[in-house]
Amino acid sequence: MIYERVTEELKERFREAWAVAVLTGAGVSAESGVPTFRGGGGAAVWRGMPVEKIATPEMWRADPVTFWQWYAYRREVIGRAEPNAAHRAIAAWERRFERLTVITQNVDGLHQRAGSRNVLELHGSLWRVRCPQCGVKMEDRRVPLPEIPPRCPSCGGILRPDVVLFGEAVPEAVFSQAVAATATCDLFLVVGTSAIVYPAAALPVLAKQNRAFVIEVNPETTPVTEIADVTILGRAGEVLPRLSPEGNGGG
Ligand code: BJW
Ligand code: ZN
Repeated sequence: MIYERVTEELKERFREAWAVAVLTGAGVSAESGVPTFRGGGGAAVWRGMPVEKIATPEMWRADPVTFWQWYAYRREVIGRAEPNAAHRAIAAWERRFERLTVITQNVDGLHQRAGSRNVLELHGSLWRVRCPQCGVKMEDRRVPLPEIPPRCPSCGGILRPDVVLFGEAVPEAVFSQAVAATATCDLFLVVGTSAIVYPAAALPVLAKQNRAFVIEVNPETTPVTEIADVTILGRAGEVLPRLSPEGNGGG
């Protein structure tokens, strides 16, 4: 069912839930000024290349300069961004429910900055790098980067962001925790994702199969709309605070 607003019935569902999982995508950070990958009818294109071409290990190997220019640009945008009302509402829910798991496809760290502690980063973090040559992995918050591509302080190899690129596997341990949280929740929210990138896109279906009530929040319909119990058409920063009175923003 498609709703244009948060109804009393939905607030009631929310009040009665005890184990909640929230799957988020780029749309949850859109109101923080972070561009989405797709959405708005358009495909993600940067310098004429779709994201499916840039965010690949092949691109990192073949053209690390272009690859890192894209990541350097994103680190600048995301480095300036602040968590928004949607991130804050989700963080406040941790105090409300027996169990709350945030399963995010985002690499921006904004859920954690809003105060969420139980966050599963399916696609890694923009603020970690690793060196495929010697295996070193470290936090790296430098903006701007001192050199492009950035090099490993231990061996001089070309670093890569510790994110999951196309064709790479989502880390097994993180994904199995996401599957467990999804299969055992009674309320599953899908917020701000086009829900076309696998394996994340399989989680709403799994939630439904395990009888969770599935609520989608997105200004546009997605493949999840077909299986969701309710799709609320709207922006995350406006809709999420309305689901629960204490979630900042009220009413
Ligand atoms: C708002 C809003 C507001 C706007 N409020 N909402 C099965 C079928 C078909 C294909 C595959 C399949 N299995 C695997 C594949 C291939 C591929 C894939 O899924 N491709 C699809 C494009 C079809 N998947 C993979 O390659 C994955 N790996 C894999 O499967 O490995 C298999 C393997 C196993 C064992 C060994 C080896 C391999 C990995 C996928 C990794 C995705 N990586 C990226 C980049 C991460 C790093 C980075 O950020 O740089 O992740 S791609 C990009 O897409 C990023 C995102 O996390 C991801 C999802 O995008 P998201 O979050 O949904 O954003 P958008 O932009 O698409 O949507 C935004 C939404 O917000 C829109 O709906 C708007 O309407 C909405 N919105 N304003 C609320 N204010
Ligand atoms: Zn190294």
